[in-house]
Amino acid sequence: MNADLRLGEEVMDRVDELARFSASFEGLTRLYLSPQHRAAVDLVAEWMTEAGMPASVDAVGNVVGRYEGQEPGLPALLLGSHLDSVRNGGKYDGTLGVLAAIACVKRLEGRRLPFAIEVFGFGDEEGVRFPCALTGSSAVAGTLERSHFDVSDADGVVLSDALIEFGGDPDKFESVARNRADVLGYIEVHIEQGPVLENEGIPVGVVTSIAGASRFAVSVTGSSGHAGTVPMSMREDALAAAAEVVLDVERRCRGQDHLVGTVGQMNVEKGAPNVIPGTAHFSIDIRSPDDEVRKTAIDDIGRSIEAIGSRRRVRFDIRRTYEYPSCLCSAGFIEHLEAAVAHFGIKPRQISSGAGHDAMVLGELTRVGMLFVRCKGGISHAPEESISVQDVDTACRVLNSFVDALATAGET
Ligand code: HGY
Ligand code: MN
Ligand code: MN
Repeated sequence: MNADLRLGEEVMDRVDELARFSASFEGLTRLYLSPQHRAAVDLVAEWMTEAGMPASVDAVGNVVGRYEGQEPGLPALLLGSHLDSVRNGGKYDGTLGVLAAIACVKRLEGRRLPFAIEVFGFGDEEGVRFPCALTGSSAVAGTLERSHFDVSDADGVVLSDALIEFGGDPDKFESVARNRADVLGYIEVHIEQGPVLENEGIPVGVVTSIAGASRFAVSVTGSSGHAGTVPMSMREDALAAAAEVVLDVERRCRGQDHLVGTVGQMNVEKGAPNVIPGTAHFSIDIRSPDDEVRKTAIDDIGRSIEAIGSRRRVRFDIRRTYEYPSCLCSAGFIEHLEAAVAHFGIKPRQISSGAGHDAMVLGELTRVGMLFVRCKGGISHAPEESISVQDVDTACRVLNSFVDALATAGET
């Protein structure tokens, strides 16, 4: 591998610079349309401009740079990833892909290709602040409805108001959508967020597919009451009902391969040690590479929730907050990415993604490809998320080689 790690070093330095924009000291917390997101967008826009791309922030809060091809207005290869994070997450998830894309344009040093390149720092892949997700990439893919912006965060801030305050415009979200004819494809560099590459001693992997996912916000309404006086047989305990659902999601998903289910958020309204919980809220996240497996599991869990509700005399309100079908990466892009990996003497390794990505949304607009980067212990969505400068350098070189091969092949 290259002794010269300058590409990787600059990207890693910039990850650290961006990691300063966090609402938490432990790990990275950079939520959509937050002050930390704004600071990151402004710095990334500077780096895009310095790399030769006029940069702007679009109506939904994505930061976008465009590098023209051999003549103005050519179809563009889209590159990038997201700048938002989960709470107390890692600093590479998303950010790595944005910075690798900028580095890919910067090293061209004015050399023009037979296509343009557009680099995106998407604003809301994680969907942690508002009960929705993938806002930025969905707007680019043209799959959003105006009602998407009517949701509120836990503090009651409406997404459309937060977007206006950020400098965006929810009434102009359609202006962000790209036409299929103007786009060559989308490539995203991203940490693997799993242990496969590390276990096999491989620095990068070529993604073949991205698991489909369904996410729900669930409210349980029972009856609150005095913890000391209401007999157990007369209780309509919202939290106990929620807990039964949590274990049911785990049981159902444990019972089948290629299926995962998670309840990652839960809270009790007006909770107190001496009060029977009257209302509880929780999330459900179900994923599978096979859409039928995911949908059958959701139907089964729905029936089980109904039975729990009637037995416990509580009411469940279930709202789907997002759903994306599994996405197959372009066979052509897989081939080109494998050739680029092999070019550096690395045995190409195909890998499927259990995590969701902006690429699965862009897959509704154009052909997509992803390059995974090995991460330590497979850990992600945690402060311990860690990658090496060597692997980042390799990933940048593979991306550059992919883009150059696409230009040589005249694929437009
Ligand atoms: O949830 C996911 O898979 C992604 O990290 N947003
Ligand atoms: Mn993530
Ligand atoms: Mn991510």
